[in-house]
Amino acid sequence: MKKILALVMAIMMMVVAAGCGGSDGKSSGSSSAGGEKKITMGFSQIGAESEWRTANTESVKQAAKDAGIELQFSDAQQKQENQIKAIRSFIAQGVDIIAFVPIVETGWDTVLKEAKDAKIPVIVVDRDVKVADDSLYVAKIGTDSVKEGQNVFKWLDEYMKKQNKTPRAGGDQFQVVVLEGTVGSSVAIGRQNGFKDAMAKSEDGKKFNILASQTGEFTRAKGQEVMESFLKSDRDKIDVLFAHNDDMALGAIQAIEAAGLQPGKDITIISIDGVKGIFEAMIKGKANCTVECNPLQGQLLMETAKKVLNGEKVEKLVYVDEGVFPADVAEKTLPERKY
Ligand code: GZL
Repeated sequence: MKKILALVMAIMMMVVAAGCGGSDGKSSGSSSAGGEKKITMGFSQIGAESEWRTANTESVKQAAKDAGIELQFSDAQQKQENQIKAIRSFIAQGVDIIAFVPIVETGWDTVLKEAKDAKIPVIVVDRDVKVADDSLYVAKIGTDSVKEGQNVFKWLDEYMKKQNKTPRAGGDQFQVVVLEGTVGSSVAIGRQNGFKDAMAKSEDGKKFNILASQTGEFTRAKGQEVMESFLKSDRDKIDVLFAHNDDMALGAIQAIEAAGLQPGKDITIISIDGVKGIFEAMIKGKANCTVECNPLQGQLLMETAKKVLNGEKVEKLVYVDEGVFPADVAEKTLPERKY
């Protein structure tokens, strides 16, 4: 009898041990068909301020599905404090990895230290963070905003020469107004610095003057509103609009038409992103060029996440490819555009 009891106890101990799951003590997520534990990613997105952002979100969600990664998605409604709250809740949930688009570049050190202490790797997506300790994130996937700004000036300089343009209000300088992106965001800072840097380095730099520069918050509505104010004070002086994204340029086009001017002709318009809406405007002759900023970063993000969790080495900084699309290629290119 004793022997039978001992045997039953031993079998029960083995059954209990087998049912305890992973050794890391984290809440074991649902396992995929192959039996291995499914990766859970916490993703904090800025919001839905532009066509570009919508494409960025769709790219991340689809790539997570394709990669079999469970995505906990949070929309911060343009507020950094909501992103910090979301990251803290991902830590509390014990996700395997965190990815986020930092709406502004500063203010992340504390919450990223909490993620590091919880041994949860973090991937920065799209925009940059400025932190005292770069080990607080394992990789950054995105675009080179300084290069985008430089590309804007280089194209503009060539275009004004090729078109034999002269300043509308006379004198020897083209008057440029700038619609900036979100204040404090790495991309707005990078694009503005890239533009100014290329202008300062160019022999033609002196031919351009930044007459006014103000944030349009990357939205169409605010871009229209700020352009209205630029036109109110300088309607007959403005030669060029540089908008940090296409959505603000599209809003500004409405303001320029309402002021009785021809966008793309009276005022040369160049912006950044490469969304379908600006291609349609270029085909109508209402905009002159867009510098691409590729939002389709989801697949690269999921591949990088899997490598990180497999303990593989990953590049700290990975840029996605991007081009420059002047109006004369818009009609041919539009059908190929994915966002
Ligand atoms: C750029 C991205 C910017 C886009 C805007 O990398 O962060 O934010 O240019 C978007 O359209 O709102």
